[in-house]
Amino acid sequence: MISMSDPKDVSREPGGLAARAEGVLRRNDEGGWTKAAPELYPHQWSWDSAFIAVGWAHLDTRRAARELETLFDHQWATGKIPHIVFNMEAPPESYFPGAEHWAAAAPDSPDAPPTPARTSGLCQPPVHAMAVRRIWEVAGNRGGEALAQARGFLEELYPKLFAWHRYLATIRDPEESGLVTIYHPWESGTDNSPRWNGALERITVGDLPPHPRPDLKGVADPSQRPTEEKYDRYIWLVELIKRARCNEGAIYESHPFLVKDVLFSAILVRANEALLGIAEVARASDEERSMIQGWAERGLRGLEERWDPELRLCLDYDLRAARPLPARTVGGFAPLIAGVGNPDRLEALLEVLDSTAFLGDPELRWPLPPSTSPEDPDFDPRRYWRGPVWPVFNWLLWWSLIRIGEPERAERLLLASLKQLESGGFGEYFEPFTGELLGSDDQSWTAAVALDWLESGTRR
Ligand code: 2M8
Repeated sequence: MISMSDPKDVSREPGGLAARAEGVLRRNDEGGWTKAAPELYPHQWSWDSAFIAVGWAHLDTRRAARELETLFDHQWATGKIPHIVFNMEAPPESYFPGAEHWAAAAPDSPDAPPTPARTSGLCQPPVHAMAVRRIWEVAGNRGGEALAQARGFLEELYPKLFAWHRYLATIRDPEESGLVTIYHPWESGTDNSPRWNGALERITVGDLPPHPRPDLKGVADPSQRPTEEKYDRYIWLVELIKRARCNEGAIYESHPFLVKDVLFSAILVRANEALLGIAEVARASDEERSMIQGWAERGLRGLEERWDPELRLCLDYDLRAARPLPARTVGGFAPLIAGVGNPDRLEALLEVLDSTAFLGDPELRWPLPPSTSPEDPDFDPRRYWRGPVWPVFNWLLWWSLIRIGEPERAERLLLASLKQLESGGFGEYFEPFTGELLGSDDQSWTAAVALDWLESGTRR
């Protein structure tokens, strides 16, 4: 029995959690797309948009579909979905690096979309097919016009999703390892994680003009954001990608940050599973379906290769240095996120998840995984991706726990997550021991996953 009133019950009251979550999405709604956060992130981010669409699905499936349509309107010729679609109305000084910074690279690239100056040249984890599948499920429960519209949406978006996944399985994996190569920590979505320490340390930053840090104004305390030294590296990597005019062959030849990201790759496995369901609705060819199946299987094999028997976690791999990148972070649970078939692997991962390194730490405010383990030397409970709890990661974990046949664990995660949001608000991230809201308040994807949890809870 839960000590406070069940958040699922309070959600239906006016002013309850669901109503507040809806308020966040509506306030951040720009009509057709949603700002990731009111001040700190005034643009459309790729994987945020996917989570946000999951939230919108419970309010309006058509609006949810629109969120992804606007993002996919900016797909590159290669199939890449850009990590940011810039809001041209946002003041240029509100985010760095903004549209004008990327513009020097993108219009030169033959692969860029017709509105090149509006996107970054990077990408982010492919949660999109999972979001589309959620929209389809919710519309299925509603039936009638919602279902008919959703069918049309799936048919329209399927070829774009297929091209996106093909891009990741080919251009981002020329080795056919099953693992996606990233060119920048921003592509991982877990930007400031110690996962990237080893690869970033090798990089020598060249001549750079001084760059602004508007992100520091968007938080209560700069210690919640990456250090200056990290930012110099981020901006230097952007500079190198711009100099290569976003040409992936050239990047692969010479870029100093070339890393196989296990969490990104695991999300791609899950997204391929979702894409297979979408392919069925869209009546895709058998050939395409077997390609998708093949990518998923290759992804699982690739993750198996990156298992570290000592840490009992999966590790990212630095292609340039030809060595794994040891760190105890939530990224290590990649095989669990992907749904790896090996029962020994799953058992080991669940043990690590329950251990004092993650959920079993007796000091935790809620039994929710810190993004970096408190037992990792680089743990920092307040700094972005170095220790705080991230609701969106918990949503991914919850989704996977259900699919690997661990419903009780999934339920515990859901309830603890809702309690965290009920008491802490819709933060970007949370201090694991106190539950204090950190980063941005009213973060859209946090509100979106709350809505999904609340709806899933009330449906059971
Ligand atoms: C954070 O990343 C951006 C750069 O993409 C930033 O710090 O400026 C990350 O948490 C990323 O995963 C997220 O998509 C983005 C917007 O919420 O913020």
